[in-house]
Amino acid sequence: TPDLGLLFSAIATPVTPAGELDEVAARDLADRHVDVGVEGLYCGGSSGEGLLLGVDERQRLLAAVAEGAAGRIPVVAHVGTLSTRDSIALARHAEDVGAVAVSMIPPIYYKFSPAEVAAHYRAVMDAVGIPMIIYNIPQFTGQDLDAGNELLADERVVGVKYTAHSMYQLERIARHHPRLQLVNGFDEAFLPSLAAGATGSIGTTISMQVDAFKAVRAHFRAGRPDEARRFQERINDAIETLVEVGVFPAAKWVEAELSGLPLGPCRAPFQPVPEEATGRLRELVATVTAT
Ligand code: NAY
Repeated sequence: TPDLGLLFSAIATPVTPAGELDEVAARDLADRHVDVGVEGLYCGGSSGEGLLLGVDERQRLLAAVAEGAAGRIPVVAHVGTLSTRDSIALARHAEDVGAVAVSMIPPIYYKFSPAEVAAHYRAVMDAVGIPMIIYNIPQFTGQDLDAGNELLADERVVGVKYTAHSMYQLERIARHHPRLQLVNGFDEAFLPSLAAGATGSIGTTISMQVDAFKAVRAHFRAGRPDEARRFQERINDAIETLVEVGVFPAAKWVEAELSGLPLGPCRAPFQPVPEEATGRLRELVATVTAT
């Protein structure tokens, strides 16, 4: 079972100026994340614009990211789609290129029944030998994962990426499923999620302020909640700006500045960062570089 008590960057997906997947930049970005101290990579999720990519692009992306990580840190592959067939193809490929686990949002759009959603997860788990991390993000999927969900009892499910704000619900999942590893999915809630039972975190902003995340964790574990909160505040000052500008395009812009890599814009319908916002993002780059 992979250790999920780590800081995973939800790595961005680089594209060329013409909008094509840039595998070279993807490999280099993964390599950079290892260098700055990120402890794991989460590929093709929300920040990675996985749902805006085709199946073939997602496979090429994951292969490039895995090559960049080169076995130094674990790679988790997000393989959620709304088609069981496509998710199986992505999951099999993920296993082939060495991902330690797959992760999935539930299938969206058709309002599938709980039985259909469970069958979707089980079909993907049946197809591979690596475990599953359920990705709960009700604000985007319209489906919430409560502690009573039957999938949580499936031993192939090793963790939940919990991108929701109910710390009660997170604590209940931890309480009723002590076997599961819970991974926070809102960077701004890292500290409270640790108190509720999460161990790791997967997020958009981890790679740009990984030392602050490590400080939150270290102070929390050492029983220094006030010190931990100082670092969570620092993280959240950055998040506040990113969210005001539009978190995914803004974070990709900042990441390009920090890495010096050509990441390109987010794919449409996302719009490029507006010119008038770049001054604030430059200040953010200066702040996170200084601390
Ligand atoms: C993913 O799949 O990309 C993630 O794990 C990122 C999770 C992000 N959630 C959302 C809803 O955007 O990192 C967070 C988020 O960007 C951050 O907390 C700021 O709100």
